[in-house]
Amino acid sequence: MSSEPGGPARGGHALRIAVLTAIVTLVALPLVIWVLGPNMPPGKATDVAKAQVDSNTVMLVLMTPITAFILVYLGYVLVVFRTRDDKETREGAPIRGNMRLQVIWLVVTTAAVLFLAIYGSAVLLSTTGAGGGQGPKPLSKPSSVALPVQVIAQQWEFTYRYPTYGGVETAQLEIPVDRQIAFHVTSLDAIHSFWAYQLGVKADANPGVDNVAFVKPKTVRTFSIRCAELCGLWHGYMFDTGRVVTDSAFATWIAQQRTIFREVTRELPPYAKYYNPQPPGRAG
Ligand SMILES: [Cu+2]
Repeated sequence: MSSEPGGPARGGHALRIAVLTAIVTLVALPLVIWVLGPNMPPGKATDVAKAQVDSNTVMLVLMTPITAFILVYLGYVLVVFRTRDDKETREGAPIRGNMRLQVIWLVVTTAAVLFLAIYGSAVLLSTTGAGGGQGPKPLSKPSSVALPVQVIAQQWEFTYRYPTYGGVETAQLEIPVDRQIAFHVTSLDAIHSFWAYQLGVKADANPGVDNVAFVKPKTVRTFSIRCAELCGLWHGYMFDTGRVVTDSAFATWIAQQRTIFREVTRELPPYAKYYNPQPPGRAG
């Protein structure tokens, strides 16, 4: 064991770094779990949004000791191993072929990745369903019956169709609070993406595809909707504000929409999982 002039033996450095890492981790962990974690995006307005906040917190907790080690190590070498004699600047000994370091690195990173894969799969397959689009046959389904709402994207707006309310198609999105919702996301032209940030929902909107995403809103509130897939000239203009409302407010609103759009609804094609409109300029 060699020793640096004016410092401890090599094992002494490792011990110091380990102790400092442990101290920084112990100080940071409560802050991560109780302060930073609960304030992570996208907030807790829905069941799937809350699950995303929890998952972000778990990943942050897992990252905390690793980040603490990296920062402590960086700080330690900057202070302790900095050469004081600028005439004697030289590179340190390489650590290639250090079996112990390699094994520790492989074990730690493999364990972290495997844990996240198993944890992620378990959360995804729990009873809440998933706010990400799962395609036409979702693997992760909620246990309760869902209210279907079709999201139809086109250049450059979203419209919303309610198959259980006479197939009315509305310009605004309203959903009732504390009800399981099944979004059926599709597109009439280019590829788009339905991103309802505060709901924790983001689902690709592709022509010819019925992309299903589940959500259960917990509070009455507004939420922002944006297209999250570059879809042409006015992509940046493709936004909307949705509303989570009480059951009775929803009943009133949807009845109004059915009255307002009665004539339009008659002209619409019957409700389908997706639509394939004729391209413009072609005979029908
Ligand atoms: Cu778009």
